Amino acid sequence: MNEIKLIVDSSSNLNSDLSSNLDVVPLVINLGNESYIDDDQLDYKHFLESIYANNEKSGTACPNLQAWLDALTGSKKAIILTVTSGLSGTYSSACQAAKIYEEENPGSEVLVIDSKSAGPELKLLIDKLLELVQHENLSLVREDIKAYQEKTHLLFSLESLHNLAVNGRINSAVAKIAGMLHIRMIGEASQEGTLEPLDKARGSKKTIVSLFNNMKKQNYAGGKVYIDHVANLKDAKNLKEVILAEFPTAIVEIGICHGLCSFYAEKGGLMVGFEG
Ligand code: X90
Repeated sequence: MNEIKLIVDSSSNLNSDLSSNLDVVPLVINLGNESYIDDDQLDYKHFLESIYANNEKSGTACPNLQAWLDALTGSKKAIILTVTSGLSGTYSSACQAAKIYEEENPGSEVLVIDSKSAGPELKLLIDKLLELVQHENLSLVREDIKAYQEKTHLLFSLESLHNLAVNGRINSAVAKIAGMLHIRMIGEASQEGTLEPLDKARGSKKTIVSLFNNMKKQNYAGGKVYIDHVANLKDAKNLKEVILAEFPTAIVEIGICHGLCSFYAEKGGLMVGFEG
């Protein structure tokens, strides 16, 4: 069991794992008058149907201070990894909570890391953090995870930008692409942790080719890949096949987007975190 507690928010599409001392803190999704907490209890099937059916005002909220403090309770050393500060207040609320926790618990130390990303890139960072905390102190972890972050990337393909646009997470130039039927936008998490469009494609096949080409542009050469999807296992599997055809020894794992990423990546969305 790690002595250092790892805490990540639910934008990571991960589940809490007691044996790794990993805790996932949920964001909240509001659809009309309903609030959905993005944790293990979320009835995902019902939630997805509710997103598709929703015509009312919807939005999301970052974890509150108490949620972080609850996750920190009992730990002497902890690391919190958050969704990009470029699109969410989550990082800032985690920093506030860390400060309060350190003040209330003299001798404790909390490192807060801004992933500048979302979804499966956080899975890569958590894998690396799980390795690093075995034999390093927090200041070394800070340096080493920073170096690893330089190598990891997030690409995605989105069939709709509606929820990103109405919630002000993309600028108006990007939002204009939102109206285009049957066109998928291929984009990346920028250095600043914002959504950067790279390409447009019609249909699955061209989308997958574009994703794979963009992976290679970012130096992908057979490293680890996590593909998270929103009700689109077919394209996730096809992308995996395309990757393995060229890099047969690559580790490529497919997972599903949890609530927060499903809300923003929307039906058909693919998120690809990889080592470049
Ligand atoms: O309410 C909040 O504070 C949460 C806001 C989170 C917004 C970002 C979630 C992104 C989910 C969409 C495609 C990937 C874009 C990533 C760019 C860095 C997935």
